Amino acid sequence: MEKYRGICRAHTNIALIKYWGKRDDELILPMNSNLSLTLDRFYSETQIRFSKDIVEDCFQLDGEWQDNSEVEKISRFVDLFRQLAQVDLACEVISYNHVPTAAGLASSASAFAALAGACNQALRLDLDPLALSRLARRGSGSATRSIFGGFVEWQKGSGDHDSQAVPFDDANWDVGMVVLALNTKKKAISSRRGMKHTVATSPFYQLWPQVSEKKLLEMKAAIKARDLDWMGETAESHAMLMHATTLSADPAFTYLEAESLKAIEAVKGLRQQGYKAYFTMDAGPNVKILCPYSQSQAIIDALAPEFGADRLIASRPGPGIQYLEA
Ligand code: 2P0
Repeated sequence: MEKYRGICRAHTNIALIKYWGKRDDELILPMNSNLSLTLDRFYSETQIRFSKDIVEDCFQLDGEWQDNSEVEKISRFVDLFRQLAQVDLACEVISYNHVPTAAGLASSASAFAALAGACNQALRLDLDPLALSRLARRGSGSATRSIFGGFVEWQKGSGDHDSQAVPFDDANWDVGMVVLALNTKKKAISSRRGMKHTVATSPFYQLWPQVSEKKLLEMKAAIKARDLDWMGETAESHAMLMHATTLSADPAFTYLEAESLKAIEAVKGLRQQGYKAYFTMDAGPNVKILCPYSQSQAIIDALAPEFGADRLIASRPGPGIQYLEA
């Protein structure tokens, strides 16, 4: 292996108990502990190379060189690793998102987790996964969780040293998700801006940390019991609590679109037909359906006439980060 080179793959994740709001913007410390499922179908692959032959940091994403503002985000993140390794070399980052455009999933979780892994390998830091999770957090909150596979809890911790993800359950049972991509355009209000505005202005937000901790306990009990109905009811409730905080912000805003509401009704309709199908939604209009993986194709078939088969993608649980070069 060339010196100072690393390649890593990380999968995206979908929260069942949401991260919504920071108590420290710089360190990205969350207001509440949260929990997600890593997905097999969607991932980022990132390679990094440090060399004295590289004049300045550069970053290519999906075959396109990125502009200064994108490079700056990467540089700031890589600086954390350069400091640890006491290395002062410029880097070249080349990354591919293996997320079908039609999926409309944000990629910052898998992107920063993969970059953290690539830096760890390239600079021979030998960081353990918990330490890596804490560093991934500094790039994007949701990246904290993408270091691990299966069901993952991001413990809010008391500070930088212990706000990290831990594996909760390997999800090696009949569970999965169907992503229903309703609108794949870049969102008008980023999650970073949306959560900040919500924390600052929603009078309901003060209830969020406490209610979320209670829902998290329920979710963990439901996962341990492998009780998909209980998990699904808890996930739906917590997703709607999050969306209620944006609707009560001032000025109010919402990520829900008309088709999102139709999809929610369709998911409830599936349950009446006997499927174990439950929705969750993030900072965008797309709907993710928690279900037994064995039912995912039947769920896609049932929703395809209304929403289109090309907008429905099923995934099994996915693994944690993978180093792609020895
Ligand atoms: C989550 N989201 O738990 C929540 C639910 C969106 C809604 O994590 O500012 O891109 O980079 O820490 O991680 C998306 O927020 O935000 C997110 P930053 P991030 O998945």
